[in-house]
Amino acid sequence: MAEQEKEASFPAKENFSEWYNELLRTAEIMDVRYPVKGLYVWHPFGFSIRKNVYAIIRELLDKDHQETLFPLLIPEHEFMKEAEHIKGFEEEVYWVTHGGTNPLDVKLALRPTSETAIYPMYKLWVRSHADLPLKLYQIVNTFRYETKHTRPLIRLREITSFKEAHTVHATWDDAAAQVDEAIRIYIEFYRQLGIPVLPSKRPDWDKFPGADYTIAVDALMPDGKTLQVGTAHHLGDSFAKTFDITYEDPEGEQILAHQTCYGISERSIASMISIHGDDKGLVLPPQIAPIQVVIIPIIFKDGTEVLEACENVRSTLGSAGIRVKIDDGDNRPGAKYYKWEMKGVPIRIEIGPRDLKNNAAMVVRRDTGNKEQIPLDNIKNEILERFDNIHADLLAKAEDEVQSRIFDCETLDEVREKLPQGIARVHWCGVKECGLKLEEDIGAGILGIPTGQDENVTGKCPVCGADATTRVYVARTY
Ligand code: 5CA
Ligand code: ZN
Repeated sequence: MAEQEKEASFPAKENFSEWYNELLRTAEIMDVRYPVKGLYVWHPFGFSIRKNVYAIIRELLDKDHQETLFPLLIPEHEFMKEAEHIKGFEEEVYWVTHGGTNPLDVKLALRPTSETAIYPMYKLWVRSHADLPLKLYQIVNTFRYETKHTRPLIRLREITSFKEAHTVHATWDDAAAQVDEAIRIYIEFYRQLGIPVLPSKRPDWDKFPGADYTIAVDALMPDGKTLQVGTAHHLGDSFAKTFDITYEDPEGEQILAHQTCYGISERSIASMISIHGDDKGLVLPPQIAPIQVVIIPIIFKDGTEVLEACENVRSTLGSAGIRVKIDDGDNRPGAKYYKWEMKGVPIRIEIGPRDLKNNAAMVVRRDTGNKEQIPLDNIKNEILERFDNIHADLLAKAEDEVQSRIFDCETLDEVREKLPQGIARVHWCGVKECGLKLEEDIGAGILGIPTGQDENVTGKCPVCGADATTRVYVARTY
């Protein structure tokens, strides 16, 4: 009965904000009751989703990066070295000022990001051209005193899952190639989460403080707003100048290094659960799901045979490395279906006396609800095949959704009309004032210039009427 009441009160995904908050609670991802604003607690179930998501980014980076770990605290004199960087972050930094009751000689910043922690060490580590490229990353918590509305997984004051990579290169071009490579890695990471992302070059007024330029990837959320889910920054040689990072070239000359950094956060998880989820709760790609298959015994009188068959299937799937569980609790099957659907378990297997007579089981896909009777003899292969299909179908569905929600617009009125549904693509003359005016007039943001867009853009800037040099994505953003 209690289960039924919950079922009735779970909000439809149409009411996205309410749905999102309720999903985090009911599916046991985050607990938002921690008594500090912008800080939230991972439930163990949510944490194992996080573990699986971060295993993917680790695997992608470990191919040619090394993982490292730097301190959380950054001394004020290092933090204050890079002028642009300080300007960008000074309103967002938490400071540690005391050790017990004693004021500290040197104030310590809680890292909002780790350039100023890492680069003083890079100065010591980078000696010769043979040390380059240097590519390190860490996955840590960072702190930002965000003043916009905080939201679990989306806008945090403690980002608990900040993956930041920091690379050093001999030349500006090498660093530019690394930025492109970082974006390729992010696109692949999100592909594995079943999420299409839109890469674009941010306008200058929106680049990372201290960077030459920034390329970001955005995901389209169900409410039509976009979420920036990753960024890669070309830092040029400005941090190298500030932190004196030089290398000796083959001719024995000291040369300034060039750098990049790129980061993602648990926004990756926010976008994944938001884009795939439905009115019944979580929908997870099999690679991410903490439980990939749940087996529900359907028992009438004597359940011995059914339970034995369930155990056989569990053992067959388990030894193939599948994360599988039998729910043989006392609840009625319907309540069990509800519970595991809410948790996004990709496949449910029902086994009852009638299935056993056919030496088969009922296999149900979480994403489509599709039910099929499958011979027990071939159950492992059938399940593994479905895992691939589920991932491919989730990605294809999300891709269709994005494509159907990008609108080419010629006038500001058209942009205004389309924005509630998604993303507008409009011409732009490239002049900052026009960009800012466009943002102000329509009350939305320019994401940036789509990367890899065709060279020969023809059209008029909708603000000033001049010939456009580029197109930009415009969207309501988180
Ligand atoms: N040092 C660079 C690259 S590691 C950096 O800090 N870039 S950033 O500021 O753009 O952050 C990287 C990514 O973290 C962003 O693209 C965004 O996806 C995510 N992020 C930024 N602020 C928050 C926040 N307050 N809560 C959750 N995620 C955030
Ligand atoms: Zn213009």
